[in-house]
Amino acid sequence: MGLRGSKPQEARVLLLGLDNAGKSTLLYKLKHNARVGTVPTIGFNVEMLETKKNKQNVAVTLWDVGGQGRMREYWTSFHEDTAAVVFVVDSSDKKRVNEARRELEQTLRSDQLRGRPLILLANKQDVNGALTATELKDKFNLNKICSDRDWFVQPCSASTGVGVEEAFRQVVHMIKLPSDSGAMKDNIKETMQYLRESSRR
Ligand SMILES: Nc1nc2c(ncn2[C@@H]2O[C@H](COP(=O)(O)OP(=O)(O)OP(=O)(O)O)[C@@H](O)[C@H]2O)c(=O)[nH]1
Ligand SMILES: [Mg+2]
Repeated sequence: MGLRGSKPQEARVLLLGLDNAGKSTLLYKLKHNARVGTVPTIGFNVEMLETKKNKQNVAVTLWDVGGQGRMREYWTSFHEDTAAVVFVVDSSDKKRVNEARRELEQTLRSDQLRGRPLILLANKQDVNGALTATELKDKFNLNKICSDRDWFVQPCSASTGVGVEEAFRQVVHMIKLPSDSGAMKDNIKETMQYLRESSRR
């Protein structure tokens, strides 16, 4: 008797956030469970992780895009087909929280990301005095800016690895695969909401 393999479902996850937030550190911690010395990303890094969701194999591609000012204008070119946005924040950098919030708000306005779940990573929790997940949730006003999508805030430290696996599990839990029952219904709901809003403008 032969063996039958089923093609894994694919999900594309976008890692965004200001420069120095810890996106690349997180990517390599997840991929290799290693603390890798990073340099600021010019362009992007991409890695694939295999996992399971509802007993199905899922190939998650993680796109880590550089967060320096001049890189941010390219973020939109990565929006298409994104299943979830992971926005990484340096919780110890209080001076740049507002800048990070503005970039997140701008990102969430994208039509291509409509209804996609947001996972906000309160990174660098190992640093003394870092803002907590609750403080970041309030500073980012997530209840308001994410009224039309699912969201979750995960505290973590990409360099020590604390909270990193939990973050990935949460991402997988929140993404909708084309085969998920209800995904089609949700797409229709989102489209109807969009049409309603456009007709009001
Ligand atoms: N203490 C601490 N340092 C971290 C953590 N995560 C990342 N770093 C450090 O923060 C710096 C920036 O990390 P990167 O992963 O390169 O940041 P990035 O978000 O990819 O930055 P860009 O590529 O410029 O967008 C590095 O020195 C990391 O070692 C963390 O959880 N705790
Ligand atoms: Mg980087």
